[in-house]
Amino acid sequence: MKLTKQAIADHNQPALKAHQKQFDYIAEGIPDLQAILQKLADFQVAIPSWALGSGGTRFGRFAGGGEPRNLEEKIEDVGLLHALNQSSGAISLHIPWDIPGDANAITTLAAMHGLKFDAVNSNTFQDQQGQENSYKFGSLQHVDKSVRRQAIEHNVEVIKHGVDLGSKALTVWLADGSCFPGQLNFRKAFQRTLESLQEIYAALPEDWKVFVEYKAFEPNFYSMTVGDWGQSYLYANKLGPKAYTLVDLGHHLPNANIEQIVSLLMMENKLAGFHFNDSKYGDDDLTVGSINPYQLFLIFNELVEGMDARGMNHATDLGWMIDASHNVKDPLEDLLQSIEAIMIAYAQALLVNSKELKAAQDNNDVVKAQEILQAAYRTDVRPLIAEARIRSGGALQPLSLFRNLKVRGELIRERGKVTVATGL
Ligand code: AFD
Ligand code: MN
Ligand code: MN
Repeated sequence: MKLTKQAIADHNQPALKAHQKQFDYIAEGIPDLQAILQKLADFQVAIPSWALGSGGTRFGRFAGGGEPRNLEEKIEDVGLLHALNQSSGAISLHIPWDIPGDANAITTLAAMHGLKFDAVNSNTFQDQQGQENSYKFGSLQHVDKSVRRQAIEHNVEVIKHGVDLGSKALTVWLADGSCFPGQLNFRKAFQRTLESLQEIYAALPEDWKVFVEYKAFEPNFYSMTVGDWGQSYLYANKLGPKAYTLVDLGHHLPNANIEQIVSLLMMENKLAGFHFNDSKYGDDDLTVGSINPYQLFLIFNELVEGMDARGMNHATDLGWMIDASHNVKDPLEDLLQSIEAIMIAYAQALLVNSKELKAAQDNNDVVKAQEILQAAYRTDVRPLIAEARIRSGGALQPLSLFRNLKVRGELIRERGKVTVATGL
């Protein structure tokens, strides 16, 4: 299914007047309005190929119907999202779930939808059919050299697929760790992992980066070999300038101060970027902004402050991606909500009066500092985002249009009720 420009225009037309009123109201008080609208229009968030179908838990999985059956259909789905919101202009592939049969044809198809290929992801957390060695006791950390070799070669292979597609980064998320005390020598596991990563690093093309993602627990419950930002930073630092730490919001222990982590990683020029999601307990992979939107705003506030302090390009210098799973919602609707939540947090952060905040900090005016942050956070920035979106050719209300056009029903008709997308 493809969304026509006409369908979007027809949807926008009747609501434009009301939008204009709301937009004028908020626009009046913003001095650098045009620059902010441009930043919002430029900001693109990559969609992970594994988030386009229904997720599940270890207890069960409830398919929603019309899920993409192959890579082409995954690209089509992200194309739909991008047509609606003009903010989802990239897809992130997971190998071997998404090995492109014909890389040229796939890049052409993606370009037709206005999509680029974001970081490619390796998978050494599952055993694939016919695989020689098992990852049951880890991959890059494994005590057996032949298992490590297999995992290294897989990552090198993933880089090759990425090169064919025009990706510029490899994301390594390791399930490696241990489930019980005594199972693993922490230091040796770290060193073996580092050596394996060094081999992968050596295979990176000149203009590539490697993102080392950390996670506090699961699937290993006693220790994770890349368990927190400190460990990821250690690897990234030892590997070299092309290695960075990737922050997945759900991969922290409860109440972690993620915004502080982000600030310090940026200070060290070691922040790769994000996997956005939200959580109540841990790696819940819920819709971005559905549980704690204030935290998301505080993170964006640090991001904007840190990127501006370093003269970075907000849209392109860090990797922005969603990493969520949808158990009860339509995946595409959920992703539209996630993108909207990200744009809201970003826009609010752009509204923070940084000069006044700095003055308040320098004067130890704690009350004023909070007032400044919350003034931005409590601004309804939705008309700003909508304005940036329609200027780029997107829908005024992406979710409503998705529903009005009965997109899911159409996808079910095209693909069938019982389709299963590859992924978790
Ligand atoms: C994991 C990690 C990581 C990984 C993904 C696989 O967040 O990003 O690639 O899920 O589906 O929890
Ligand atoms: Mn992740
Ligand atoms: Mn995760």
